[in-house]
Amino acid sequence: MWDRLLIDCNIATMDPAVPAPFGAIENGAIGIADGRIVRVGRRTELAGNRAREVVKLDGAWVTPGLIDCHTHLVFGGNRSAEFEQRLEGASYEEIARAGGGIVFTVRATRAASAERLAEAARPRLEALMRGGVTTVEIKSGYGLDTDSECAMLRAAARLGAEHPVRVSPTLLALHALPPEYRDRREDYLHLVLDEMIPTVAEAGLADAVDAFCEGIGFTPDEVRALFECASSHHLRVKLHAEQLSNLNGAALAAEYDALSADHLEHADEAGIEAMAHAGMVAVLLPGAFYALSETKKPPVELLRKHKVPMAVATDCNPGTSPVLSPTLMLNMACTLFRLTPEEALAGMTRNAAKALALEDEIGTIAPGKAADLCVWNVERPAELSYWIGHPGPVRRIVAGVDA
Ligand code: DI6
Ligand code: FE
Repeated sequence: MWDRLLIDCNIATMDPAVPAPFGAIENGAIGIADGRIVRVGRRTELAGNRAREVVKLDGAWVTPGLIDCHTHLVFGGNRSAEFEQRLEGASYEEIARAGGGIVFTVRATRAASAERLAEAARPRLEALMRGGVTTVEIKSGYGLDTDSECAMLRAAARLGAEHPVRVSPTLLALHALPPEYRDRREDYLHLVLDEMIPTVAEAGLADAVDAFCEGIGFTPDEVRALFECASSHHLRVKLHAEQLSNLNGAALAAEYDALSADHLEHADEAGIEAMAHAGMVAVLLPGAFYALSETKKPPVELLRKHKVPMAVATDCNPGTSPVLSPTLMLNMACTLFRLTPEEALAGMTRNAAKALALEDEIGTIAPGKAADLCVWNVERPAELSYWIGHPGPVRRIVAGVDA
C-alpha cells in the first residue's frame, strides 16, 4: 500500500529515459511511499495500485521540484546604494577596487550572529520556495574569517532545518580578500588552508568548496592551492569561472574533478572541452548577466556541441544578482542566453541536481528518487519559462509531503 497516488495530471518527468520532450507523460500518475517515488507512468499503467491518499490534480502539470544550485542567500545588509552608484556610471569592478562591493557585505555579515543571518535570509528563502524551489545551494563567502564563515554556514543549516527545503552548503572561502589582509594575501590563503577548511570539514558544515577566480578575486594558482586542500579533506570543489574575464578557470576546475564551473561568459572551447571530459556541469546565471548589463553571453552553442549539461540558477546575492524568482531565471535563460524552455527546465532540475552531486536523489521524476515535486497550473511545460517570472506552483511537495 502506497502513501499517496497523484492522478489526473500531466508529468514533465525530465527523465532522459522517457523519450518525449520534457520526458512528458500525459494523463499520468505518480505513486509515493516513504517520501520516495515508487512508480510513475500513464494512469492506466498504475491502475490497480492502492494508496492511503489519492490526490486529483485537475489536469495540472507536475515537474521535479526546482533546484537552485548556486546562491549566496545568507548575507547581512544589502547593496541598494551600490545599485544607485552603478546607475550613475560606476562599474562593478571599480566599486570593488575602491573597497565596496563584496567587502561592503562582509562588514554587515560579520556584524550579525548566525541567528540574525538566518532571520535576514528567511524571506528570501521563502520567496524562492514560493517560486518552486525544493533544494537550494547556499554559499558562505561574506564572513572571510573562520568564525564568520562558520556562522554563515550554520545559518544555512538552520534555514534547512526550519523549512521544508533541502539545503546544500558550500564554503566559498576565496571570494574577496578581507580588508585586514590587504597587504598580506598569502596570510589570508594560509588562514583558509590551515584553519578555515579543516574547521569546516571537521564540523561537517559544507559539502563543497568554491572560489571566485577573477582579476578582482583570486588567481588560478591560489585556487589550485585551495582545491588541493579541499580535496585532501574530501570536499568536492566548484568554481566561479570566466565571469568577467578568461583566466582558464574552467580547465583548472576540471583538473580537480569539480562539480561545476559557474558563469562562464568568457569561457573558450578548450575550457569547455575540459569540462566535458571531467563530466562537469556548466551553471549559467542570467541574473548576474542582466544586473551587470553584460553583453558577452556564455557560449551555449559550444556547451551543446560538447554535451556539457547546463544548469540555471539565481545566483541570489546582494551585489550582482538580487534575484528572488527562480522562474524569472528560466525566462532569462531563454530570452538572454537562447536556451530552449526544455533546456532551461532541465537546468533547474536534472542538471542542477548533478551540479550538487545529488543526481541519484533528486532532479527527475523517476522511481527511487525523492518525491520532491511541483504542481503547476499551466497548459504546457514551456509556459514555465514563457512568463517573465511565473508566480510559482500551486502545490510544492517535499519528500512526498505538501510543503
Ligand atoms: N560572483 C558573483 O556574481 C557574486 N560573487 C561572485 O563571486 C557577486 C557577489 C557580490 O557582489 O556580493
Ligand atoms: Fe555567485
